[in-house]
Amino acid sequence: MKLLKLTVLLIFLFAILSCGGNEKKKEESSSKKKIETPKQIEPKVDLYSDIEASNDILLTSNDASKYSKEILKVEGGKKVKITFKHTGKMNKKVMGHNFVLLKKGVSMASFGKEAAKAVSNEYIPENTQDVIAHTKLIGGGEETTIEFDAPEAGTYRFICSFPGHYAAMKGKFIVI
Ligand SMILES: [Cu+2]
Repeated sequence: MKLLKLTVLLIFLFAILSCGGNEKKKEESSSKKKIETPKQIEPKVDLYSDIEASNDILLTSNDASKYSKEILKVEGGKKVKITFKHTGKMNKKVMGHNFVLLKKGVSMASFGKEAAKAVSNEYIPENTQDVIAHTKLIGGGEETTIEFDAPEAGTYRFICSFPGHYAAMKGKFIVI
């Protein structure tokens, strides 16, 4: 009888151990799936090839806190001219917009939080090292133009630094 009990116990232990092994395998296969996810996003990047590069850009914004374009593509080694319009009617104190091109690696969220404090400087932190170029802050019906040298090839971010706007007013600035 003792031998039988021991055998049952051994079978039981073996069952537990082999179950554990299966769970590990399951974990491995699910982590493999996670790694494959970025590949599925790639076609979205390819869509940008439909957008033609232009170094003379018209970008508009409105009372609904929206930019007219969220992907801008320019050629490197040349000047970039951005004409920025606010097609809305609201005053810049309540619905001000700007165009701020951030250096690579600058977090939109942390810059946005810092910028919100720079009330007296149109929401551009004084002496900031995070900005490549920016327009002034404009309100409804206003328009402004800036010119700057295109930065080196790569993908940059642009935002409106008016408090709370960067969540909706943001885009990619691609230099080819
Ligand atoms: Cu804005």
